[in-house]
Amino acid sequence: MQEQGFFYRDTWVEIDLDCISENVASVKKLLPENVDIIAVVKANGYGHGDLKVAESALNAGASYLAVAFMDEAIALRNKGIQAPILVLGATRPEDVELAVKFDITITVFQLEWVKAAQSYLPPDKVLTVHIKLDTGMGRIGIRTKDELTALVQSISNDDRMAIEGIFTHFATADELDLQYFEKQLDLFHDLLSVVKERPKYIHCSNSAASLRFPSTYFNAVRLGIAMYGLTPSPEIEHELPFPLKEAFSLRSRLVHVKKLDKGDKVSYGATYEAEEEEWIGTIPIGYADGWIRRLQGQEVLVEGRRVPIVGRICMDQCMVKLPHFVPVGTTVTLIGKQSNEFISVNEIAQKLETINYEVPCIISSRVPRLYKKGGKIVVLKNYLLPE
Ligand code: PMH
Repeated sequence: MQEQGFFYRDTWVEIDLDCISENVASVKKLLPENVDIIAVVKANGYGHGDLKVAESALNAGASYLAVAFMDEAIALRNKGIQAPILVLGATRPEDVELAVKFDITITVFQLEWVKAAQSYLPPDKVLTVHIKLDTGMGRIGIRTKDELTALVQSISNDDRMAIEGIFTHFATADELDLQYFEKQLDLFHDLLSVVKERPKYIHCSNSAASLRFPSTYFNAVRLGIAMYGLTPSPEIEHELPFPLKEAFSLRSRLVHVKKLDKGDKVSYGATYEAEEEEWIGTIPIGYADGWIRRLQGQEVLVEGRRVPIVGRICMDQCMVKLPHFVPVGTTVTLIGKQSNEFISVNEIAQKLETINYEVPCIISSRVPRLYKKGGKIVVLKNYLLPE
């Protein structure tokens, strides 16, 4: 049986909370004083862990949190988070009671939704909403002035709902070509012009816009990827106003080390063959952990040196080619720093032909998340690293 407070496998994610705090503090310094930071902690804090990221962001200057779904907001409330939380995605009309109960702000973008939700709203309570405008993302949101006017009217006529914010989302704020971004920003201004009473929060900036375009600040920004220390896109790396500190590391340990003879094979399909006498190590991470088969050939760090993954990646294990005998128990860094070497999240994203956002998100919940503060692993209720 798994005892609470321990995990029993030699693979873990390490999140450096000081990096999260520093990234948030750096953005805070960049923004005028009246601009709030909404820390985007959806998808378990982009795979970093929702609670610890939320706490670090709030301590470093964020004042609001955002998630994708009601479930994620309730999870944060149940873990003791009291800061305001905005659900960015669609919420079902029948769940507005829950939103009121847990004091969760929800996103509204359809007149029919308001009518449907009204039959579920409890009396003498107020549901706080932000209105989402679709200025070109084509995902969710109000697209015309007429629809917006009708929606504002309908919400304002019901004392059980209050409009606290209006927002939109950019599709191309991380690109060098600014034409589409500028079109979206213009449309946002144009749509806002029909809103007579400005709500408390007007927001449209994601990380890329927050780092690049002060004209998008209004009075709040929604900070996601940059908070985790990752660049919104490689194209704008050279434009960053300060260095971002990458918080995510992935580590494992050698659980088996053996000498193969020339011609011996490794893993499913027996596709890898030793060309000479070779030292092969096994690490307990595989595709069920999100370390997917496409990562065959990717390098990992052992004793501060790059060594390749050889043979096919299995569900729970994979093999690496070592330059010489290395003892069982030696730490293997799959993402992060080891001595003077570094494997970045971007390097893994490149190997997978995807974006850096996806990498920490796909490292599955089977891999425990540990937290570092002041260079030391924080001892948490949920996990301790067994010695
Ligand atoms: N606001 C909304 C509505 C979002 O969907 C996201 C990210 C953010 C803010 C934060 O963006 P940033 O991480 O670039 O700062 N959403 C997503 C998404 O849906 N797919 O990738 C990122």
